[in-house]
Amino acid sequence: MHSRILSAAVAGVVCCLSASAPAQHLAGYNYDEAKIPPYAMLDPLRLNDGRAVTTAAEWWQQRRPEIVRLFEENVYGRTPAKARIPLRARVVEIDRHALQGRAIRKQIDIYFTAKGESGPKMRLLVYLPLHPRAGRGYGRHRSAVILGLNFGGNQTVLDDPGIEPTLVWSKAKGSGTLEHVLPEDATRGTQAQEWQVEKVIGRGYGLATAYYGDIEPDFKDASQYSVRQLFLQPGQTAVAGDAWGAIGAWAWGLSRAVDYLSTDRDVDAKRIVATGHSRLGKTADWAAAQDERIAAVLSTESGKAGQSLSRREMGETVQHLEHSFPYWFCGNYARWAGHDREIPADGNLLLSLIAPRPLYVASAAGDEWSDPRGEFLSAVSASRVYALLGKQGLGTTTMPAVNQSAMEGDVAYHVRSGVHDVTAFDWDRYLDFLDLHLRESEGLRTRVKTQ
Ligand code: GTR
Repeated sequence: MHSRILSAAVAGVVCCLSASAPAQHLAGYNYDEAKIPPYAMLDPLRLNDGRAVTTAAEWWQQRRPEIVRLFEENVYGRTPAKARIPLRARVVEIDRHALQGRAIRKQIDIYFTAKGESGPKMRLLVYLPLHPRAGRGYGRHRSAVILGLNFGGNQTVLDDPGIEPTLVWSKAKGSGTLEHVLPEDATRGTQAQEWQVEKVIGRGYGLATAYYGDIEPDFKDASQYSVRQLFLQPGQTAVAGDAWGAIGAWAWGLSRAVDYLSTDRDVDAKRIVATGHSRLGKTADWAAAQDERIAAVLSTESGKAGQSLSRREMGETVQHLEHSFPYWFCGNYARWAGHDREIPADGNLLLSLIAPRPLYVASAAGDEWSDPRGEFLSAVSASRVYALLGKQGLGTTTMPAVNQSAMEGDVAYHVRSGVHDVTAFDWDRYLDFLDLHLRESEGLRTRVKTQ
């Protein structure tokens, strides 16, 4: 039973503010293009030993595994082999008339151990559009689904009384003790702008989300509550060497959601799309890098240690990340603090691991902390891998004007006006991009019921 009701401010808002409004002009960091020291970008198509990669076979057999390993060793850590667990899930609720009859809502518990209900678990919330059937009302349909973790609990993504609130992690006032508490009802829908559930459903896509704290609380010294504890070797400490950090754990959680979604008869398992904002954008990128069942990625301002370039020394640094969020990364990541220009695994290599799948990289002009130009340059560089694999990457090396999208190829990019956030503008572009790339195979694409 829940020990107490938490105030709205603590449960949803503080948690989400910390994620959506980082200081964008912290003193002591570089925001001036002219002050970037000379740097060399890593080459996604050159093996560690210097040989060029010129064939798709060399990419798949040599360079790609090498890059995955570089990220495991230097940034996110290695997902333990023991963490490959069988799917154990229970659908705890289905409403086939959700959103005024336009969607099916499902809530599913995904268990992390054989203990099932009494062990650690993640609650997945899924909305699936109902599609019109000629003369027969609205019916079931295998939908493409956009999957992402949320910051504040499932109840924050939409003001829908049918969503069972997620217990959230928070620091108790005064004692600073970490608590797992039921959020107040007022947190319902507080992240609706960032999730745009109705828009997604209206365009014919499903949406699936889970609270990232179900996998690991986003706090220093909280690893005892992480799924990482379940897979430790005897004597191993979670943060040493190349042992995985919280981003690795959250990415693992996304894959557990893919395990479930792949079995759901209302979902098209070939069209599961990962998304995420900021630290959860880094998470979506890393999940897709490791899990090729993810068919496409929509990555919003995943920034440094995500889609941006640490080597460019613009905005956030490794030192800042390592100081503020050491638990997101493997222990070895600390080596690169103060040595950003030497990091052997950078954003352009991360994005190249998503090739040849459709990838949308989104920046915000006011989010200089993430370095929008660095995010764009990463997308340009990763596009070379798309070309090697017979796809068209970004198709331009000129950064589009603010609020314009480059969307001709399998890699898309925009920098919108505004700050670090996910907005309706981002979602409109994302859905246009998915319409171009994830059309339904059976040619059944129809408009979905609107109010
Ligand atoms: C910042 C962090 C960024 C980004 C952001 C977020 O404080 O330094 O790399 O991940 O948090 O997740 O909102």
